[in-house]
Amino acid sequence: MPMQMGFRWYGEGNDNIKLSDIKQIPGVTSIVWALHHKMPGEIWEESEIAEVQAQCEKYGFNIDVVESVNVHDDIKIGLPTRDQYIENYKITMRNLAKFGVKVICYNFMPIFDWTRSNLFHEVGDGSTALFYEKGMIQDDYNAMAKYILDFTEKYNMSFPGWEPERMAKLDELFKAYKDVDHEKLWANLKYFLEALMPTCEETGIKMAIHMDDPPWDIFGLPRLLINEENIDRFLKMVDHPCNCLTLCSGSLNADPNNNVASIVRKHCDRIAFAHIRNVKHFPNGDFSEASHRDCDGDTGILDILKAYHDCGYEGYIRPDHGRHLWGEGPGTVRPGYGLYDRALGIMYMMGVWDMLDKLNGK
Ligand code: CS2
Ligand code: MN
Repeated sequence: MPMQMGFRWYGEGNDNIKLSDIKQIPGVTSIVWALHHKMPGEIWEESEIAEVQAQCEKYGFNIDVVESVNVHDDIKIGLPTRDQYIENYKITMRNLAKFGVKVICYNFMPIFDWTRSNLFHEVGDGSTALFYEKGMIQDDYNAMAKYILDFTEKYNMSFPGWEPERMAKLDELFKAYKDVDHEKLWANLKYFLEALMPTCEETGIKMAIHMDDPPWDIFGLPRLLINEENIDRFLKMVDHPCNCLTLCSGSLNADPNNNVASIVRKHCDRIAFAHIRNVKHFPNGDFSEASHRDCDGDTGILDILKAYHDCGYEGYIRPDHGRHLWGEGPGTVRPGYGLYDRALGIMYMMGVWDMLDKLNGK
């Protein structure tokens, strides 16, 4: 079996991209999806899952990969209420398994999901991309959150992990995380995963943690999935075949010291989901997202794809954030999730993969 190509889709009425558009991208077999109206900790009902499955099935897509079932803050903080949220998570897993879901992507970042200072930065060829200006993401978390939330409000969309209900209580959230240092967060992650492993065995679902983006602490909040050493620790901490990675090349490579290809070679059997994204570094620590073509960024896309191929990777893979092209801009596109550049990324990846197959006599 070859690797399985997916495309992230935000759902009917929540994404300008149509399943019929995705159908025309060669090679896509999986829709990477989620119930985006759900708050972290809420149970995903069978009827809601069935609806998405029916929509995707119509175009011949499977719904094997969910990105993400978000983890409630109480679990990350380690509050006594976490047990109830873990029970809810298990029920969601069982409901998902009934519809064939095989992989759950999630993250364990305190408070914020991916963080950027500019959502539409000029790349120089007329396209725009997500941009991280180091100096802008330092002390003032309210200013950063305001930039994102003003955008989502203006264009009437919400970003996963940036739920306005949670963001409205930012100061309170920061207070709640006050005593959560790196070691406490590791312990809370272990508790969560140990509780879920029996449900993974029962349902066959793999839990695939996404890398932290960017891979360093921000605003004094600890981040764990940031480099090879911590990935080693994570996999050993709960040494179970269902405790897996969503290895996001762009998230990790925002730190130029990370060598994603070598992590692929080391842990291929524990990677359930591969995100391929290219990043361009600037000497002052800023970074911009780039096209998937190897030479447009510094991530080493060819080395990474070769590593997956050499390992005989059979898991799921998807293009990650793309640039905004050909008229895509604020209001018409979800930042990072336009149609065109991700489709180009897929063709690039498929081209490399097919050639590697051919060279290897497959
Ligand atoms: C992002 C994240 O890199 C990515 O794929 O767009 O938002 C990602 O979906 C979450 O961190 C996973 O939980
Ligand atoms: Mn990713």
